[in-house]
Amino acid sequence: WNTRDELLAKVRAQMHEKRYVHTLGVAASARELAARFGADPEKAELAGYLHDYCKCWPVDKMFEILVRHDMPAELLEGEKELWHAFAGAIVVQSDLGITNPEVLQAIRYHTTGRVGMTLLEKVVCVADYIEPNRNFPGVEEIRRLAETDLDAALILALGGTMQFLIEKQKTVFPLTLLTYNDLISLKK
Ligand code: DGI
Ligand code: FE
Ligand code: FE
Repeated sequence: WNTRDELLAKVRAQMHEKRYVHTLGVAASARELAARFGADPEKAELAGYLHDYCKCWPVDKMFEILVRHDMPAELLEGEKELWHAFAGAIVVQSDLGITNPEVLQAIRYHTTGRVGMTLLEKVVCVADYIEPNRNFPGVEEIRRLAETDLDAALILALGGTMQFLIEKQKTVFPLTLLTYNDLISLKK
């Protein structure tokens, strides 16, 4: 790809329409948050376009990529919902030639976060929750916090996800909890 339109055509081909609309929303929100909080708006927008690149891929295809790249058993044996983030960071590198490590990290950690998240990683993670097409209980409060306090928005978002997982009796991936704890301790 050489232009944004060529890149977006590649992205569009990986997913159904609703996911693509979400993708464009995340890119726009990420750009806006980056400008607000002092991250690089171009990198934020790019990571937004690519963050769910593998989301609609068959799980077998993601699994194979993750195994080939020696991902930890914890990830391979755990929730498949998390695979698209880790596979995505690998695939955009090999298929699209994305090499910027900050952008790749923002894609890799957009679902779980990680301890010591960069500003760009936080921006993409929060944008994923608050993009205009999102509509879940509590989203307005996360949007409101994201006007002024990115960490507070992320704490509420991750806390809500963990609450949701617990209600559904799904496993909480250790990294999700570690990220949450890290953000809470930074607040104190
Ligand atoms: O890909 P999106 O739907 O835009 O959003 P996402 O990448 O943030 O989350 C994808 C899914 O992953 C979402 O349904 C919640 C789930 N998830 C996030 N953290 C965890 C998790 N699922 C499990 N089992 N454990 C987690 O820690
Ligand atoms: Fe995702
Ligand atoms: Fe997403």
